Amino acid sequence: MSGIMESIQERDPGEHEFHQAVEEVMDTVKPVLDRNPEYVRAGILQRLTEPDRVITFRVPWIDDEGRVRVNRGFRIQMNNAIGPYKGGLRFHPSVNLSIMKFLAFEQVMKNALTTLHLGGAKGGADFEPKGKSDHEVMRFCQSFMTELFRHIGPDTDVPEGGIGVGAREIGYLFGMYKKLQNEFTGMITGKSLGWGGSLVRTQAPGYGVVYFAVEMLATRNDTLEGKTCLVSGAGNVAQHTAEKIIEMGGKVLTLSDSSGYIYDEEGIDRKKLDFVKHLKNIKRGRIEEYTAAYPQAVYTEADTGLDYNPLWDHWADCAFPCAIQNDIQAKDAYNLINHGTKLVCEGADMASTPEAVAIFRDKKILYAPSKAANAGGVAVSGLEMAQNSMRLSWTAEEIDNRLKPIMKGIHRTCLQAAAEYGEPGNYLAGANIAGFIRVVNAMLDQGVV
Ligand code: NDP
Ligand code: 2IT
Repeated sequence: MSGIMESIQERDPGEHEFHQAVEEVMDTVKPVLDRNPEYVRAGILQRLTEPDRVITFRVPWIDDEGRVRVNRGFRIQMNNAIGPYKGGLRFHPSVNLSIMKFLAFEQVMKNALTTLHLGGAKGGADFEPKGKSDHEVMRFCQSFMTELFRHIGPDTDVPEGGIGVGAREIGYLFGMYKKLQNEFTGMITGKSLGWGGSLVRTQAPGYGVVYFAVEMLATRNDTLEGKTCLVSGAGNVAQHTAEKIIEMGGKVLTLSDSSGYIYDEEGIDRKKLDFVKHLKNIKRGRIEEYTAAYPQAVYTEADTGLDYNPLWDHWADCAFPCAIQNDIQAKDAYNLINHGTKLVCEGADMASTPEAVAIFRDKKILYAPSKAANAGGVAVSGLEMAQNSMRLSWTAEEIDNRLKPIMKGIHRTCLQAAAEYGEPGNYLAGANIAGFIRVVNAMLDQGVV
């Protein structure tokens, strides 16, 4: 096993996020391999960690001043043992091969946990949508799709949104695909409701995170009622995590973006959250503007020189990181615990560093890894695909009534797998083991391909 990690580090040097994601899975699936030597003989680890296909491509586009710009596009098709490749797109200047591969690798396990037939993929570009006009974003998306279209399709690979890719971008991407293929088909999810989208898809990752947290609290005979909660991010996942916390009687104290965070000791209620939604989704403004409307809130600017994130340095019962990977580091983990936090539930992919996770484990904090807690997003994407195939639409109630048992099922599966392999209560081990076994058994059935 250690040989495999070394070989990956040697073959893929500098891919730190990818190494981090793989190492975490390797550490937790060791007891599964000990019990199932046929997995080792079948070269499963080598095959799981080598993407089926890595596609990188040039994305040229012309900005509003008439200048030619060039970005780098990616699609990592990681594994399709249990279904067509499925996973989001991220448009953010930090996007690189390592980040794409870590997200694609995590997606394989996450999608397996949903119990739906979805393989794992991820894509995106090092494009910064912030500050770009709608026309610039449209030209970029169209150029991106003129290459991506040949690699995707409803039975091959089905992208979705993610950081920097929301309803606007999905519309432009879909439009270009439709023109190129002359096909109106469910080749992407996160579509708008008028042309094949699913109700509850926008809310699903955030709502699912909170459903998962509720299940975790129930194992300690507790609920979200009256709990103070720190939430990071102010995008899709953060907004709907906050919305569901409020609905469940919790109190949301913080939200953030990459420039800084706001702390509102009175709590961010529904009305204030509507303000944030309008600010972020329509005005495309900054979270700092919250304090102009609600002057009791305190805004703190982000400081990259710090080795901790001050957002996590407040008294609260629960923490919901919903912004970006490695948002909670070792010092943040201690700060949270020293301020009474009993539950950390990840909305953002790989939101905590391995050191932070070890501290949560040591201090017996309820900790849910993103691949279990935020799987509600991709689960409802799977339901969008099902509706597209049937050319029917389900009601919001029908979809929520499917999402809830899926999240409950993931929670149960994590606990069962963790207990079976000697790690009771360890959601990370349980998620990795259960996801891994489902994918690996399918790979064994299908031979060495
Ligand atoms: P959005 O683009 O809607 O929001 C991302 C948020 O994170 C923004 O508020 C953004 O701020 C903030 N952010 C980005 N980079 C940083 C940074 N370096 N430091 C602090 N804040 C930062 O994306 P989503 O809400 O969709 O995604 C959030 C996370 O959830 C990601 O990890 C994503 O992979 C994951 N996820 C998304 C799902 C989905 O269906 N959308 C499903 C499951 C998981 P700013 O505006 O300044 O960039
Ligand atoms: O990280 C994720 O699970 C997503 N961005 C959603 C992926 C999807 O295909 O719905």
